[in-house]
Amino acid sequence: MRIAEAELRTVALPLLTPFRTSLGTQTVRRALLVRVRGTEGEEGWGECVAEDEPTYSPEYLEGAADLIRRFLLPALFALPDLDPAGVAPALAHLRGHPMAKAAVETAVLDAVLKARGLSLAAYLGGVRRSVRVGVSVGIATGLDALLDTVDRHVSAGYARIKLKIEPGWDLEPVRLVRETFGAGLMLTADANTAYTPADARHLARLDAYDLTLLEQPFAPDDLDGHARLAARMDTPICLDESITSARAATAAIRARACSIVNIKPGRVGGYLEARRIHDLALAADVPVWCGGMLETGLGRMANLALASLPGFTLPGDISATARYYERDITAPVVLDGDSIAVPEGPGIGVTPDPAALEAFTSGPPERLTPDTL
Ligand code: NPQ
Ligand code: MG
Repeated sequence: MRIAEAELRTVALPLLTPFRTSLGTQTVRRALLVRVRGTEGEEGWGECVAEDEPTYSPEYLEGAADLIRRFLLPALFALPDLDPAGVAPALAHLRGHPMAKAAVETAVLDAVLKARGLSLAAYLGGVRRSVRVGVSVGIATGLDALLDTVDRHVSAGYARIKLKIEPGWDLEPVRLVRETFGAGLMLTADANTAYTPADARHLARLDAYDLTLLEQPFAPDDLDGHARLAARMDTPICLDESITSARAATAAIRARACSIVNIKPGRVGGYLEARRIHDLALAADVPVWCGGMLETGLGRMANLALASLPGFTLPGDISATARYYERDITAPVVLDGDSIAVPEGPGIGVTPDPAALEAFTSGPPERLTPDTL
């Protein structure tokens, strides 16, 4: 494929309810979208999961746009015959920025696969036609509000409830949810790096509540701290922010810093690197699940394809669109029981609805061609 032109566009989707984590509170999800068009008429979309501010990871929306505009696309425009596996190598000399790179690689992947009539699930090696999904529940305004929210999601059918925790909002909400919904509810907790090893004794008290996993209690680069906590807790430790590549996943598993991995294609540089992490985790008997970044339907549908790979044995954070948004830029992703169907259409299996895309676009779309750079 040869890229004839690309478009950068930012959309802003209001959240139905504020989403509060230890990183802060989100009321609007702005997302940077990349569309590429090939010289043979191919067209593909990629969603960059970087947030407005560099709180979850070092990347942020405007920084990703600048990097794509000034460095990533120029490197790719120059290539006469680009295939999806050639994108990362062509960008490898530019250090870091996995979310920006993932968005561009996904757009090329979507364009090539749509042109071939091949679904992303088939291309990646998916083995299931639907995937069990969970939901991430933010830090609530109070315990009653928390129970109402959890009750709504359990009634909706979700296979797993994940509670965001932080110092001052951890043991009590977890205990209350466990006691209210019983032993049968699959329950996890996600700290988004809010604790330090000095909190280890306190965190170990979560063992009383039979969590399936405790996600990213400490700083992304503290493998030793996570390994020491894992050695003293029954609850399995899962890493998210720490896992920025296949090499990082190998290092974390070998250091025994985690026994479960949350895979997010944007955080690791794309769906091909995500599959590499899946493959190495499968070989190491480490279960994986697909994390969420409040994606639009573009990223949400692509994540469903990834979650259809054999090693994705735990419910992921690919919730229905209705968990976050009144309306999306694509057709809504819907829950069917405790699962969501894996897209079977070519590429990521979806394209934005033009009217919705216009409605949610904030700021003028940017058209980039080899001679505008
Ligand atoms: C996680 N996602 O697993 C992330 C945290 C997170 C679903 O919990 C804007 C964009 C705000 C991405 C807030 C879930 C966000 C975000 C939190 C991701 O750690
Ligand atoms: Mg997380």
